Amino acid sequence: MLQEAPKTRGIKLEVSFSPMLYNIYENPNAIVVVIDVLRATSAICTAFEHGAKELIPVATVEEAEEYKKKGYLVGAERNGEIVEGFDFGNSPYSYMGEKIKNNTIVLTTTNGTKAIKMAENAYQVVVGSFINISALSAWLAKQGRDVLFLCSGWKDRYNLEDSLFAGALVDKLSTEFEIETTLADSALSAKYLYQVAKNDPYKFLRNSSHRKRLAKLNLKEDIKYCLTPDQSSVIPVLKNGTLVKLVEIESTVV
Ligand code: 3SL
Repeated sequence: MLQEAPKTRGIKLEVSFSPMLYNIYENPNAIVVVIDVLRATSAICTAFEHGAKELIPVATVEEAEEYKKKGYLVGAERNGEIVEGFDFGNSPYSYMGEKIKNNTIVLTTTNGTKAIKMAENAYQVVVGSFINISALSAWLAKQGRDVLFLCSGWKDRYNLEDSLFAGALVDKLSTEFEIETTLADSALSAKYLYQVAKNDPYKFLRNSSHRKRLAKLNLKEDIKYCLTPDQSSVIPVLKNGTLVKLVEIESTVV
């Protein structure tokens, strides 16, 4: 009698809605997608789209200062504002143009770079935002690996925009590709959230804390930019503590 082929469970999708939950979801086989839609991961994707050579994420302002002393181009943001003495903060519009091209940039932000550092030892760490959503989901679909979406949140608390974007990725991966996926409850709830919001994410987020915080700082254009999908097909990936373009890594693999 023919043996039935074992059923594959496909790739498992999970969401850590806060960095505080990361150790619960940590999975040595999973690719971690770090998400900080407003605005760190959107700014990072923008920098690579505009030709940045590499980006060194650092967790503290003190570390960023050390790089500044050595002559690096350094962005530093705390509570939505540029930290005095640095080249720029976290607006994606600062990560465009000649100064970015072929340059190494150092960045510290309130939550996003902290989350990247936290995931550093994962199987692979990539950076996601609406800016690169289609390229990222297509690449993830090809990997055949579990994916953990790590929301940077706000000072370890849940935030709406990162959860919404995790849901957008779960939705794409579970519907647009010929792959089998298993959605943990966290992934399901992010997907349902996205389904409610997808017609107008900007409006959906109108009462969210960080949208209001950034609007108070006159950063509405940043918010709109960060919610605009597919402005880049670049996927930033962490290699030895530094973010580089994924394509550069893959082309060096023999
Ligand atoms: O928390 C972060 O890392 C930042 O993205 C926050 S802000 O959008 O720059 O205020």
